[in-house]
Amino acid sequence: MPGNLFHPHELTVTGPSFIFRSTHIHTCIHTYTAFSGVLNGDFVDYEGTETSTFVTVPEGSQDLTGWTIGASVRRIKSGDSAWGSVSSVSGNFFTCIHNNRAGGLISTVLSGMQIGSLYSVTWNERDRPGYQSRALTVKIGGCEGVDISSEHTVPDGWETKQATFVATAASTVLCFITAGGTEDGSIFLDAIAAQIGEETPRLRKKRCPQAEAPD
Ligand SMILES: [Ca+2]
Repeated sequence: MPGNLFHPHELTVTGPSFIFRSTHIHTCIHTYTAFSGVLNGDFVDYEGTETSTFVTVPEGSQDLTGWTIGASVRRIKSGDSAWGSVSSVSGNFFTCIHNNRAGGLISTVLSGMQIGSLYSVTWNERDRPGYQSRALTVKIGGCEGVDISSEHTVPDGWETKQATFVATAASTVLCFITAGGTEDGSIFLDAIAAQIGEETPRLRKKRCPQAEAPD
């Protein structure tokens, strides 16, 4: 009957034909799930109680909406003189992986992805004025996952960066991580976003048809 993915005729098929149909059904399920993007990628939303121009978000805190905190992080108001009078890129705040020499991370969940489709992540990065610079790595699949931007030293002023990946799961953890340094220093991050990219020609062949008549 129309709309029934498990049409009785299909269930009787064995061998390679059945394997093809199973893969096809799986792809179609994810076509209709909305991509989450990055929640609070401009760091404007804050659920804590501190009200100063910069606040400490400790490891394990849920105060920075949408983000998981590893090691010490600061949420800093644009132009705060205590942090080099750096202006934010978007909204009125940016975030800082601080923790001086020990390094740290922030991570968030991307969900609603279509397996096999291309996604891009954009972000803005820089160091803290007057302090040792830091190397940043961006990963998917968790903070011990796969590099989408290999370890690199962040610049002295804001730069917009982009990386792409092909989804291998409907959801994944996007992680920004630094190993720290030998002197005090920080990484500033802002305007983090993720978008659905264009599919490659090879993957485009697997897209679901508009309607599929039963055999
Ligand atoms: Ca911001």
